[in-house]
Amino acid sequence: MISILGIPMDLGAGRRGVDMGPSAIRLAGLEASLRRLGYEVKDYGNVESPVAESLGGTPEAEPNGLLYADTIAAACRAAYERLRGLPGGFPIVLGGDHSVSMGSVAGVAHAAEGAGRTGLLWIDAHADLNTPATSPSGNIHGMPVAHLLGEGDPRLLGIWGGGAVIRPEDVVFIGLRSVDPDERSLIRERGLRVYTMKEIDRRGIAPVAEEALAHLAHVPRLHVSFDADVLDPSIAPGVGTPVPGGLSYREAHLLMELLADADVVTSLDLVEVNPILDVRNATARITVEMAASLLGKAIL
Ligand code: B3U
Ligand code: MN
Ligand code: MN
Repeated sequence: MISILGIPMDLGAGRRGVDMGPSAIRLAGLEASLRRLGYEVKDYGNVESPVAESLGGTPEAEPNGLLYADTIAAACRAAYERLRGLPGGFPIVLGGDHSVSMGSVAGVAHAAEGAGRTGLLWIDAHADLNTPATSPSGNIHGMPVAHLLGEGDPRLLGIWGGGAVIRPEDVVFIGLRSVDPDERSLIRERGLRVYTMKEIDRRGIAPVAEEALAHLAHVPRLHVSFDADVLDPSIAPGVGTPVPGGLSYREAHLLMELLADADVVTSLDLVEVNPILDVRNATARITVEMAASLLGKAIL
């Protein structure tokens, strides 16, 4: 059984529009394509997430540099609780900006606590490892991984009751090509495993995927957080923060197929799809294809 939950939030991003991501991904045929693969699917709709206009428009940054922290924490908390309450199966969370993954990763990890630790595969152009102290923008979508590791603002850590959700040795990043200096320091200090685009270009996506899976082989469960901006903007223009030099169509599909072959993934986020910047919903459609490749069986 696959469970779908949307978090239509764009307050964590610098540009408006990813709040429409859940609709765009649904309209691109997510449920139908999963049913074609033979799954039962239940769509739980969206958790409530206020629009910026209802909060009085563009806010001044708080003294600590965070934008919309209370509202984002509340929406993530709602998602966290919904995910903890699911009857099992494979959850797919639709964003929304990447701050929603604080709710999704914590929710699936705590729902399955009895089944052992949940690892995290962060597939993204960015590391999302800023804290309020290091963020160049104040945008919380650049901070979810730092918080999941237990560092940052108490209100955001409060989504799951504080502390770390994920251990540093249980995280792998794939596709990075835009990393801030302080994020680099955190990667070094915490010894995080990162596969940049440079490494993918040099070695190829298959060896990188295999090594990433080997690095995570000790965890019984694995959450994949897929930020659409990992894809090259030529195939996925509908993202808030396009960065040139991303995964090609074939690399991205092969990565998903290798994850499917390994049969270790237990939950998925599809985030940062921005329909306003998209062309005929191409970016939403490609994220649906990613989910189908991740959950499908090899054709031969
Ligand atoms: N690292 C920058 C930019 C950024 C992070 N995630 C996205 N953009 N999508 C920041 O603002 O933290
Ligand atoms: Mn991201
Ligand atoms: Mn990104």
